[in-house]
Amino acid sequence: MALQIGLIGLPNVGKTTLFNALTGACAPVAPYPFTTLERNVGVAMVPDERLQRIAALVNPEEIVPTTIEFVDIAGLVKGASQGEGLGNQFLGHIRDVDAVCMVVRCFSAADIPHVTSELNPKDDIEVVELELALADLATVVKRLEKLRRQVKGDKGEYEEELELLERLHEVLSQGGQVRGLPLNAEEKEIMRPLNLLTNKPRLCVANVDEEALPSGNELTAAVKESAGAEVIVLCAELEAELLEWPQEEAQAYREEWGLEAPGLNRLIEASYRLLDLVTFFTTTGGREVRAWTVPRGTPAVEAAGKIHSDMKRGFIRAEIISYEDLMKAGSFARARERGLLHLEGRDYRIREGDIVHIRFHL
Ligand SMILES: Nc1nc2c(ncn2[C@@H]2O[C@H](COP(=O)(O)OP(=O)(O)O)[C@@H](O)[C@H]2O)c(=O)[nH]1
Ligand SMILES: [Mg+2]
Repeated sequence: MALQIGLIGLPNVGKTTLFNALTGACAPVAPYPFTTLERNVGVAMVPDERLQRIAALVNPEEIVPTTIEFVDIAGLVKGASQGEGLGNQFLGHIRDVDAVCMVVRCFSAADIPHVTSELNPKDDIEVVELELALADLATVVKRLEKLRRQVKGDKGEYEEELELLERLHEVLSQGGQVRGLPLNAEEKEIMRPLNLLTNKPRLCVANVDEEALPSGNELTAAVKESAGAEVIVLCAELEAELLEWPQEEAQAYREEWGLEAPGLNRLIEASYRLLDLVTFFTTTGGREVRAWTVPRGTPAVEAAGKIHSDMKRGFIRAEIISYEDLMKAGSFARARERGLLHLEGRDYRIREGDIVHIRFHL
């Protein structure tokens, strides 16, 4: 399954605009709350210059980037956890995502209503965090009640879970986040099936007016202060528009404004760092150069399974060369001559930039 990042935030902060830019999809964007009734899942291609460089050596028929999925969720309003707006329904949607990206409005457009009359990122973040905490609180309370009924007097094997739940209850009922609580491995394991929203890895996008690029302004400073997560400053509308431009013109425009990489790339890179992912490549007999995503530390046999279940089942060995070594050698043939390809077993941990050829039997 592809990794999923859920975009959350108040209505009219630019989630759908950002989603469209990220995924090239065309979900309806409109200047009033609750346009996004259904959640939208879109696939974003992860830009990676190495793909082209490898392809230049291999001349494949196809170049396939790796992907990451974004989920666009209807806006959260105060009271969402109690069923205001679209209520719990969409909070449920984000329980499945691997990470959450909170979009915070820092753009001013007078014709687009904000849920409150003034822009105040700090308050907006608080509203969203409180709703997430309340939704988690409801989950914890439900589990607590069930356990208490089950154990009656004797806590027995549930003692640890009950203690943990009571601790979580206290934190969440004060509007706190579970993320960052000091928990031991066992406690984390107990907590996992609850799938708590405030426990998800988090990123933040400060969606600004173009004028605030590239370095931000006092609003983005406020976001950085309150987000408790990495903050990416971008202008969603500009990102969406530049996608429509010829590449060179978009690039020239960016340079003029001092924008090094497209905001989307920065967001995708930040997602990679947050989830501790690595990219590896395959060249499939020269026909297809392709990038894949796995969590850091994934063994070769699991990486093989990502490509094809047959490769996992019949795994014999992985033949590996690092991207840097391949570039230094200038071709696979020369790399082979110089002994830069190495054979690894099923437990070899895939490294960032590895070019992997799986030997397997059917
Ligand atoms: N000026 C400006 N308007 C934006 C920006 N991003 C989104 N908008 C506008 O804000 C409105 C709401 O955007 P939308 O993406 O639907 O917000 P959502 O409710 O968070 O999904 C739309 O009219 C967008 O065109 C931005 O960066 N700058
Ligand atoms: Mg929307």
